Amino acid sequence: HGQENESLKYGSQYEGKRQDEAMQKFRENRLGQFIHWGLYAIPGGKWDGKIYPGAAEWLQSWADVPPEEWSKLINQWNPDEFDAQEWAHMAKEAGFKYMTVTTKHHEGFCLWPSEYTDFDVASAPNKTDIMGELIDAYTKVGIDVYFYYSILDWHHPDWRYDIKSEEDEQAFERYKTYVDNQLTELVERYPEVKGFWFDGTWDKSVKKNGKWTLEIQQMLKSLKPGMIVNSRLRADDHGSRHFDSNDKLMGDYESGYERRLPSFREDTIVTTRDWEAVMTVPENQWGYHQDWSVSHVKSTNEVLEWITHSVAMGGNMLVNIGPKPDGTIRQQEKTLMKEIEQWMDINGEAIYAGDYLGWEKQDWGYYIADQKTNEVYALVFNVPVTQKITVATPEGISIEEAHPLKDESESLKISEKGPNEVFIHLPQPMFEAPYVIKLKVSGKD
Ligand code: FHN
Repeated sequence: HGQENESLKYGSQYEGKRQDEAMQKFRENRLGQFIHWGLYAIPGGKWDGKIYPGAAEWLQSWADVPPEEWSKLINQWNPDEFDAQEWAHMAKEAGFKYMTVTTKHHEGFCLWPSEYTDFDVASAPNKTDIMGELIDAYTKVGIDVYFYYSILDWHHPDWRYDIKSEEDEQAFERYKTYVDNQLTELVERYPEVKGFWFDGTWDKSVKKNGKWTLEIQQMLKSLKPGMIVNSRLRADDHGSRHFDSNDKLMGDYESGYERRLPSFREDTIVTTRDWEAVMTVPENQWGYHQDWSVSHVKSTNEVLEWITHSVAMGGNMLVNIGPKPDGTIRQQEKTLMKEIEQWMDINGEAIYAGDYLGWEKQDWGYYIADQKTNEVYALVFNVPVTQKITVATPEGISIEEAHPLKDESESLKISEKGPNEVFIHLPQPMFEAPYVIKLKVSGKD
């Protein structure tokens, strides 16, 4: 691309970060819960007696199950133990400020009673309106709810991967109407919804319909002012995704970081925009998989590091759970949430409304700046054998005091290391969890 911006009809709609209240809330939430739930929870990664190590919500594809056969799982949809209030309570305790849940994943099954299909909870043995119960329960405890919606649909006969013929064109037009209707239905049925998280938008059919992706975004915002839509929905005039052909972000925040995080060395550009990363607890399982021994399962401290890394670069993090077919949450995930809760109870103030600080990154961990209070936190993950961490400050800024969040009445010793560089002395013994220090800084802003 040259210097001149090309004029695009369906590219980015505004520059810079949205500053309205809804977006500020999103930005301050920082920590969210992702929920992947659907029929795929029933086989849980196992088909015809064989365990597939790939993502459980993709089993239909790994095991080559024809949609007609996969759809029969609807007869086994029986989440009799589902208790939305219990889920919401757990999420609240763990410190999640928002939650994003699959209304419909690639398999096409709808977790709300939809007027536009029979492949929904209303046609299953257990007819509970999952979306309705979740949005009520979570909203009641003060957690914002966002809807995940897969554009890719393995069930709908009119879905196309590409548009190659007149017939494809007509089918896809019908599919677009189906999606528009369902999205309108979701907002009208559940007006509390704060935003949409689109997925399954990478195929040529969608890339050739950049105009439609913009229309969806506009439609949602006109249905509900303040609505927040992720960049993954969008394609521009030439099929460029997330970022338009002029390299401008489309959608309200960047949603490209999935099971990976931006690097402090190469990707600090992310700190200039809103973004959100999403992570799985096992290597790559979003939906319920009955055998987690298929891959590494992250420890709580690893999950906390993912969260911290995101916030330290000015982003949000969604930590995923994949509930069981009966509606309960697996023990490992419950334990994880409990342990996140214990850490957040003490250290949450460093996470909420946290932001990029811009000081030189140190190997011991991460700095987080508070968007509102101007506080600075040092989150220690790697303890040096010297039991001291280096804090190098920009010119004119000095560290006056250091207090562990665990007990702010305690002070940690600070000693000079060199010009604009101090040591903060860590207490013995070693920590079991990431150790957070609040720094009293002078000269900043
Ligand atoms: O294919 C999906 C996958 O199953 C999961 O939903 C993730 C969540 O970000 N998104 C897609 C892969 O990028």
